[in-house]
Amino acid sequence: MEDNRSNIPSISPAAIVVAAVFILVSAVGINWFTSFVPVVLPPQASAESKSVDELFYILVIIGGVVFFLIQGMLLISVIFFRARGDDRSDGPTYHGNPLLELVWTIIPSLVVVFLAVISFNVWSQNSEPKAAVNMVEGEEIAINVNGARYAWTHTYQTDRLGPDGVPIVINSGDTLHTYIGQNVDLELRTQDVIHSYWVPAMRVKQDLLPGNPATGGRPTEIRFTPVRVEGEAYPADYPIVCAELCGDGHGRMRGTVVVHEDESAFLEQFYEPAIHAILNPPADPVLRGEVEIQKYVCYSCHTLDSLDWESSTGPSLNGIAERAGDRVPGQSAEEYIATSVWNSQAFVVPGYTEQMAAFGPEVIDANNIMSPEQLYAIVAYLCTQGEQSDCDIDNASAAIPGAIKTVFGLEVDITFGQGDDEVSASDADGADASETEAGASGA
Ligand code: HEC
Ligand SMILES: [Cu+2]
Repeated sequence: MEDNRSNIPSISPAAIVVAAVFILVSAVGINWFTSFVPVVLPPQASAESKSVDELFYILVIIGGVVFFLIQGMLLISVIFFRARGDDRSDGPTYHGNPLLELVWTIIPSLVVVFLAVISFNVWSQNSEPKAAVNMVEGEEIAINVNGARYAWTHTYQTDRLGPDGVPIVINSGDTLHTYIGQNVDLELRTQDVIHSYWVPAMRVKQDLLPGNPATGGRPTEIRFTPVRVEGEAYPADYPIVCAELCGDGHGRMRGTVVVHEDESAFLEQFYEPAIHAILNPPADPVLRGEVEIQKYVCYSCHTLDSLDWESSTGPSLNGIAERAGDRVPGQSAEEYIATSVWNSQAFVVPGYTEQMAAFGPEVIDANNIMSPEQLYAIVAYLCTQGEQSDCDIDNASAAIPGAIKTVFGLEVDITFGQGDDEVSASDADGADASETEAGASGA
């Protein structure tokens, strides 16, 4: 074989000029590109976000250099080393170049190892367990997040005792309330498929893994500490997004992190009112139902204008009270609505599929547990959704418990929540019985 190494084309001065210009352009280009990063990224709302963003800068710069280098070499080669005229000969043949091979193996390896080390550092720093998490009034409390198609539910296991001696659980639906400086540590569980809890402003993201709900699922944890953002008005809202494609409603699976200015604002604007509302449920079952229905993920499947719900997985609940009486022959409106909530599959609305889970005191999933008293309130509320209600609204305190008794054979304690401002001993016992029952069957 002819040794044509001598045919190495000479590098023209023009190529050198182009290479110089290219290096200049890439330097300017990378600089220009990184200047966009702060504009594209959400505010740095957590203590963790700075190190994540620094890591991101490093990745962008290294990636940018590699990108411009390769594209530039390609461009230079295509222009300056192209075959000219009717030159059909082969280019020079090379048989290995150990130095070059070492260089292009060692440099990328070093870069990869460097990136792995700094990434691992950032990750382990940010996910490290902290002391004093979820501090509220000097005590650590547990905050749980439940992911279900297609909604987030946050629950605070407070250390305040209800009148029944059972610790109060606050359900804040799709909103997580926290305050600047609180070390947030959330336990995440999914009710169905894999979801991913992502709060871009906090630079944290964690998958939720399915597991057996009867044994408490397979919880994962996420940690972050909100910090003050310059120029932000408090309380500040930041979106929570599901980052794992989980079905056709995945895009709707969103929530909000509300960061209060300090612990006292958190207590005043969220925690205390929530506990007060639980200790003093409104006497009117309709008002109670309006509160209760928002503790469940109903909004992820139904449209209901009165509560700003928008979803078409299930039938719209607008005007449900006008249709409820005609759905199933022989069933009163109250009986139908109660059945639809606790045992939806008993009658499937034409045009829809059996997607709705069962709610009731016996269900396995802790988030779906609903006592007969809660069902009573929710039915009372749904009975008011419609101009001409099929329900016997004026007589709700007899008609709805009667319907629940007929369909499920369960007694409803209608004194529940009657002690408006002060919870009297007898009411407390009423609530006690039902809630412990519900809690026990979920455990
Ligand atoms: C996973 C989605 C989903 C969730 C969550 C859900 N539903 Fe449904 N719901 C449906 C679907 C689908 C139907 C229609 C099929 C059927 O009847 O089972 C339905 C039917 C109903 C009906 C009957 C509507 C009619 O027009 O007859 C009522 C009432 C109802 N749901 C109330 C609720 C309440 C209250 C909650 C929360 C406690 C809830 N749903 C949670 C999907 C859901
Ligand atoms: Cu999801």
